[in-house]
Amino acid sequence: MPKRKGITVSRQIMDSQHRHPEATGELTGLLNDLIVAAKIINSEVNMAGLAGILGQSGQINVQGEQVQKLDDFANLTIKRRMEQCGYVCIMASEEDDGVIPVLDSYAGKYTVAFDPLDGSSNIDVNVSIGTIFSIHRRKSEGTQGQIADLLQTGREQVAAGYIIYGSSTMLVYTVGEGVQGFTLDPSVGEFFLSHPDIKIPPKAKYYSINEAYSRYWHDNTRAYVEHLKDLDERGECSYSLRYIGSLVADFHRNLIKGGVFVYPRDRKSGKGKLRLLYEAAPLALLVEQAGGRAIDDEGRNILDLEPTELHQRVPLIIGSKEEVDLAEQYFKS
Ligand code: AHM
Ligand code: MG
Repeated sequence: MPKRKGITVSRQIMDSQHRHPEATGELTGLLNDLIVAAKIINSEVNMAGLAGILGQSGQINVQGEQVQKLDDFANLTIKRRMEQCGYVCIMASEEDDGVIPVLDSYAGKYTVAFDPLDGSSNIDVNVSIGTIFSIHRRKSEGTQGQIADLLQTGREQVAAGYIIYGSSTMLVYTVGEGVQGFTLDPSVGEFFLSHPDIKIPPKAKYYSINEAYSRYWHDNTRAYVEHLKDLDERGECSYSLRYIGSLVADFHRNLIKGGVFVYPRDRKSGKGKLRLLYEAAPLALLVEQAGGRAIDDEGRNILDLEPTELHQRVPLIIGSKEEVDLAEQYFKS
């Protein structure tokens, strides 16, 4: 008897489509194609540990092919999958300077912005990395999508999520009806529902910030982090520090266990490091759907920020509600 595996991600997406009689199935199709891209990337990420045997990036492998860098591979895989799926009119990737157009004959009604492989400095050392995606409905008429279709607020996203390639591979996404988490069973190549209706603990256990930059911090960041380090009424530390340096991994841990992640602006980086369209906005929608919050370092909700350029950076404070509320007191201008 085969083991009962439960709900697959395609089934879950189809179920949510059925709850909306007006839905045409295009978002379902788009998400399913993205998931195929994620599975292809996952299989390549899993091979990365064999690089020493199969050839390092930039080298020629045993088949006589040039070995691609993993982030380039992930970028190309998503672009190829999306450009002919028929559901997308224009794309943007953290790895490409400009917009990525789609042929007229394939243009659909959605836009996709993505970070193909976030945390790529961790690839060589077997630390979790991830793909982040953000989907909007186009606003323009006609076949070709316009840059304005991509420059919409996070609040206007119709779906957002990430795939984390870690000790197991997970897909976490929202279509605005809560957050669902799926784990890939590699033996059948399917994502199965493992974390239904994820809620972030309202109180954090962890804080995540690159403390090495504390010399560059502005006073509000310093005061906030000092507050987090204060002893509680029992004379004990209230939090532990966790910082992987891979946003998806830091976010995922904080989402499940409770935590706050902070990447502020400082005296070195004008506006922080993280990108509004590919990183901050999709994770902000997820965290809000899970009961948490995301703000910038002036206390503005990330989901309400109007993007003006594709690669716009934004200071980010994201995670459990209590600690983001506290941050708001320190950061609100
Ligand atoms: P990347 O998109 O070039 O991979 O950079 C983004 C990464 C995030 O995953 C992570 O949170 C951050 O950079 C870490 O930056 P830092 O090393 O400055 O702390
Ligand atoms: Mg990134």
